[in-house]
Amino acid sequence: MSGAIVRVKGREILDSRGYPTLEVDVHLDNGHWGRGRVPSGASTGRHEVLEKRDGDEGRFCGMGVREVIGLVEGEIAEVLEGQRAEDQGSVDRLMCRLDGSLTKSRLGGNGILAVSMAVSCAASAEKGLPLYRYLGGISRYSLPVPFVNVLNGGAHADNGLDIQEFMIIPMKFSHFSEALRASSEVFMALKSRLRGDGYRTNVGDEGGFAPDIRSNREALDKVVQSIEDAGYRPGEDIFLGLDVAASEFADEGFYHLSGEGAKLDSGGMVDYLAGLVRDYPIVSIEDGMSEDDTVGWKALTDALGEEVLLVGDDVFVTSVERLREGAAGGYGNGLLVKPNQVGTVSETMEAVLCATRSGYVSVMSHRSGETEDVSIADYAVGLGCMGLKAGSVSRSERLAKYNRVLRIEEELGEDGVYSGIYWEEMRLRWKQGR
Ligand code: 2PG
Ligand code: MG
Repeated sequence: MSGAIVRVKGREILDSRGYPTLEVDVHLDNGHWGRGRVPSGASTGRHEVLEKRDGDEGRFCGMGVREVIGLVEGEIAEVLEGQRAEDQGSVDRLMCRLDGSLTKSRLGGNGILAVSMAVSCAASAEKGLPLYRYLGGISRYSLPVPFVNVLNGGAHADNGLDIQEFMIIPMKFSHFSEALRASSEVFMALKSRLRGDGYRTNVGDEGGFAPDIRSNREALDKVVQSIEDAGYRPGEDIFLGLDVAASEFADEGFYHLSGEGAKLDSGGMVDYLAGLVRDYPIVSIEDGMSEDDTVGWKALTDALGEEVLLVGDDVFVTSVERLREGAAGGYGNGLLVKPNQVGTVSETMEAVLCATRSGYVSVMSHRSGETEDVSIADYAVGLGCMGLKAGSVSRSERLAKYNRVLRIEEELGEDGVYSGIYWEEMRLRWKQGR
């Protein structure tokens, strides 16, 4: 049997916010099959591929994906029939050509990605290999550093915090499992501290607490204190990361920090972030500047790029073209990798490769609306990403990804190396201008 695709079946399932999304099963002629499920963002970048929705207000407030499923089971299934699942690149190219648009707007980036993910899972099943090993080949693997989002703000919570994500980054540990244990202990300590200070401990979309704190500095203080409460040393073994998601509060050249009562121009925003880096053990800032403020991005990189990981999410949208512009323009030193921003597995892989070649650090990422799919954990290991951002250590759609890495770590034994141990080498590279 050849491993050719014989059947593509789609269905509407619900994501972690209760909105419909796609699940697709791809069956091969030898009985093997694979499944793909697509997540969905809330703070989406303007340059992402299109997430196609039915727009029928009578169902799921217009968020249904029945039309995309029709296209997946119709046009896409037809063109893929007989293609071998192991030819991931050509399968993905066929779908892109069939779509014919730059933003995958005709067939929907969500439909194309669900099929692409299912194809890679079918091929790995056919080879009898776990997905990370199918993608990564025979090598010594690195296990990603978890970027654990313990406090939620911005578009992911109903509080007044402007910054979307306050993450802990347990860098200085020898194993992923130890780093995850530390994250959980800090999370528990943070819960007690918030309670003790009279705050609610409800969680936001990504499982981090969403207390009614308005000041970014107060939020950072709480996280630093909870690291200490849990018996760890902030800035020595556990560091901090932010996803500012600045595009969300940028308007007409200004950054409106409502929680701080401040309206900053681009230079003011750089100074504001530099002040936070000076006062807190922050080693990573994602989307510190908005998606189209490339001048601001360059200024931020000039100011902090030798010391701090400056991760581009909305600005790069996992696109090789946009990342190349960043590398040529000298802005950012990290890439947030979200498969559904670009729409296929092979384009995701290409973006990681381009990042590595350009001296950028890759961080594989979930979306705020997730499913129980764990493929991103396998992608993070298989593609050698330094980090994995999969939310907090609560809500099972987040933990499913971290737990998957625990199993991979166990399976790899001595063939697995925790990425945190390479942090100083990465920094040195930035200092030397890559
Ligand atoms: C982000 C993501 C994931 P969303 O901004 O990095 O945390 O959020 O999926 O809402 O875009
Ligand atoms: Mg982001």
